[in-house]
Amino acid sequence: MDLGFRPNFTHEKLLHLDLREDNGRMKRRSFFQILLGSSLASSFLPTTSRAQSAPAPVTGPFTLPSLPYAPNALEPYIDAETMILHHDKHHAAYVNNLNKAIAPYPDLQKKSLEELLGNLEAVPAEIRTAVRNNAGGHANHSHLWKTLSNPGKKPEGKLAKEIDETFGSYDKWKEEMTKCAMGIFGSGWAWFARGKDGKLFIKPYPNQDSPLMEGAKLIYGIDVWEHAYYLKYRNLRAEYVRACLTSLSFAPN
Ligand code: MN3
Repeated sequence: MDLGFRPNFTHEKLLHLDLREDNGRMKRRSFFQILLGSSLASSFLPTTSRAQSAPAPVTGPFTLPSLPYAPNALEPYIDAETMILHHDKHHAAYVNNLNKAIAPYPDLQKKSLEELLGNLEAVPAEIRTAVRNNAGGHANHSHLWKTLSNPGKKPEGKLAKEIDETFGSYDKWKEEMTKCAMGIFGSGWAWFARGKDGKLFIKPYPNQDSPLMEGAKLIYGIDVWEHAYYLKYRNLRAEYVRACLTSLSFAPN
């Protein structure tokens, strides 16, 4: 059986494709066990099995974007199992919980993530924390997937010049990002962003807080929640941060 991921297929499509080609449960199980290399495979059984036990998720207005590459595309920097769990479980949970929180508020359902996060005071107090955490999680991860690539790409043109002017050099910028990511206690993000004043900055954010809460524009973030790296890197956050700074893209997105 061909276990290779084909370019331009989302892994979700691939799973279904491979399942259709399979005959019977034993082969399905072995496919998932090979794919995930662990007992976690049972969480990824086909939707027909899942549908019997899982409650229907709240639908819309926010939806989980597909990964723009196969889940193994970032190996060896970020492994496929981590990518699948991170996207299909963690990111999906932020989307579902955001939709759930705003379900009773039709006015909020019309707002963008930038509008929700940029003015949390306008969100009713009883759901403000849920919106902050889950709209933040949705926005941060949606941006993250688009900025990872393998091989990584260095900044070019105007942005490269601005990085040199603001941080001294690209290597100095990397040092600042590393320092920021390593200094976060617990879960959070190191963000490289552009403030409302147009200036570039690097800053740590706890939990799923986002520069969007300050009206800033996201450029590149390092997710230092343990769910982003623990399967592969265990406690070696510095190795993971180095990998992120190797596997990143400043391509327009
Ligand atoms: Mn994450």
